[in-house]
Amino acid sequence: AIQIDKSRFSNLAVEERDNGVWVVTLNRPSKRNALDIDTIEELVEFFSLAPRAGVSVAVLAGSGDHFCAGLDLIEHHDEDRSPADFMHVCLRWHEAFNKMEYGGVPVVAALQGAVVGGGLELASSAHVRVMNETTYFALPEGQRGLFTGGGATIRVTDLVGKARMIDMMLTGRVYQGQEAVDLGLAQYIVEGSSLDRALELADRIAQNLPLSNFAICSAVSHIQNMSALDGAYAEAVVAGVVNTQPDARTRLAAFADKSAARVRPND
Ligand code: 1HE
Repeated sequence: AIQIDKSRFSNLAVEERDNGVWVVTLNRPSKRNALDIDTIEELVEFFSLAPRAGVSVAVLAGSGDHFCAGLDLIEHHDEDRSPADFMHVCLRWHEAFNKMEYGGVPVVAALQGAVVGGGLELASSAHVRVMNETTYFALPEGQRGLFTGGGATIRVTDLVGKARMIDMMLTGRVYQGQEAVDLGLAQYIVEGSSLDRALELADRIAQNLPLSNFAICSAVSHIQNMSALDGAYAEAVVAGVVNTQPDARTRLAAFADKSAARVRPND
């Protein structure tokens, strides 16, 4: 299998835990984990390798009080980029974030503090988002004289709808707390460590068969872009492969002999 060489990462801290769960931490807290080009390249590298390196689940976190302050505005200012230069920067962001969304490795984001601009674009490329009481979401691009370039027009709009997305960009509106969950910006809100909850969820997800997780994350993401007709066809093909995998037989047998857990309502 392909190996992930941890020594190749410096703007990210990457750490392997049990069950193939890896924690990928944005590691520039003094810059509020702003996304410079080197960080984007490290995300491309990690999420390109992860599907073939036995990563069962990736937990994406930020060090310090803030998850991510978005585009590195200082680097962007200093580089004084041409339109073509910045287009290519954005294409690298898309390379990284598409690898996350479509790669087939479940990504659980642990959010705290600012999840803003490109930080929200990054978070919205994860499959599961956990926030806490400090977490807040915003798209400050409008105020900065900028526009989103890392997929927010697609992914944030998917999460909150077009009208809210446009309002966030026009007015700088900030969402936090339960309201952010109700809108779909995160699926979980906890008091205290969002990372602890994200790791619990990752451990649960890692108990599924890898091919099921691959299909859940990759096929659902791809099928969303298809017509209903083609999506139904693709779903049938994926189910043909996944639902007949040899490793599923012991789970089916356990259901048949009544040793498998039943689905019950929450207490
Ligand atoms: C940064 C960045 C950054 C902080 N690029 N260096 N994103 C934004 O418009 C958000 C900009 N940042 C903020 O609003 C605030 O910094 C935070 C709310 C995230 C954090 O506030 P705070 O008070 O904790 O920190 P700070 O004092 O503002 O910043 C601490 C340091 O981080 C400081 O560096 P220092 O060297 O002077 O200590 C800041 O310069 C640095 N820092 N945020 C670079 N974003 C593909 S297009 C995507 C378009 C966008 O993402 S636009 C949205 C950009």
